[in-house]
Amino acid sequence: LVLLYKSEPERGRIWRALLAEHLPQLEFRTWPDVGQPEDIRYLVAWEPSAELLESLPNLELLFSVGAGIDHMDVARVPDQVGIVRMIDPALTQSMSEYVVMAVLALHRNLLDYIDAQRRGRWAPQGIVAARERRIGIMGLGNLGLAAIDALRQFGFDLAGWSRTPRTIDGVDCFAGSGSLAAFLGRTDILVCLLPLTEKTRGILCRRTFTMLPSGAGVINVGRGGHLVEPDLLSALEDGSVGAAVLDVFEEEPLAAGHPFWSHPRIVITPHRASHTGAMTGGQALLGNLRRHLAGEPMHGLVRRELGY
Ligand code: NDP
Ligand code: OXD
Repeated sequence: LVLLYKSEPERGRIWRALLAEHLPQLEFRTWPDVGQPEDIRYLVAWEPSAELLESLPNLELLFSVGAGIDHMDVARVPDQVGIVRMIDPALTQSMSEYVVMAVLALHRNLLDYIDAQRRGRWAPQGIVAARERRIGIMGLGNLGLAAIDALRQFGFDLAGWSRTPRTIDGVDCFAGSGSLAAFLGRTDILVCLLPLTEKTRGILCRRTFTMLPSGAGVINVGRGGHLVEPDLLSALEDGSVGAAVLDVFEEEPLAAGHPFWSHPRIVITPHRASHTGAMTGGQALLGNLRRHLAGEPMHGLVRRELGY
């Protein structure tokens, strides 16, 4: 039973020790020390190359070290290999913190205050009650649901949008492209927590922005590919979007001189809304390996036909 790890070396040392203690029958190899490629049953990686995948004839499972799998060329992963994404409580918690931070920043006009401070101006803004602020979360999966729970305590008017219908206590739920306009029309602050798939690429575009109430806030913590960057710039220009908080970008790191760096209505963070925890991520991997060995369903098994 051999696992090959190809990702951050420090995290690898922690995962190796954890698995050695709790799953001693498993041999942990760290790339590039592959040994005999036919030994490898499990691969743990962020972005496995096609060459690596092709060199492992007996691979059964590919574990992503992250929550998303869009960075992988799934078409190059043999059909019989199961793909499992990371479901880590620390990653989920950190994402919820970020979403709360970004929503509150937009809700309480933080960008205006930062600008006023730089200009030495005392410029009080109106205070809108949370129950009158309509927050819309795109993506009601592991991270979207946790973000909703974290936002509940403030009393925001919450809505969510997903592919298949959901019922969530106290949340106005919308599903499918047919209900997107209704969802957006009642959303003052939009949070994108979708996976990047063929269906969701470019979803944060001019058409979407014009369906939001004028001056809405946009938070993108999904993937850079969700956002059509020139469309956001023109929506900020004409006021259909009032401000944006962005953690992910089409090209990362964001290129020097990119207009987002200096835009007064955009806050950027360097793809650090969240991150797989060293210990908690290792425990999540251990849990899934145990489930797999016991013939039980793993957490985060990707449905290839859906791309997430
Ligand atoms: P899940 O797979 O648990 O949830 C995905 C949600 O998106 C589901 O509710 C799903 O609907 C919905 N969805 C998928 N496709 C569509 C569609 N075409 N139309 C409407 N809704 C759709 O994912 P997670 O919550 O775990 O993660 C979401 C994403 O967050 C990741 O894929 C990754 O890109 C991003 N991420 C970003 C990080 C960062 O640091 N910025 C860190 C970690 C993740 P349904 O419920 O019907 O299936
Ligand atoms: C992830 C990420 O997908 O860090 O886990 O973006």
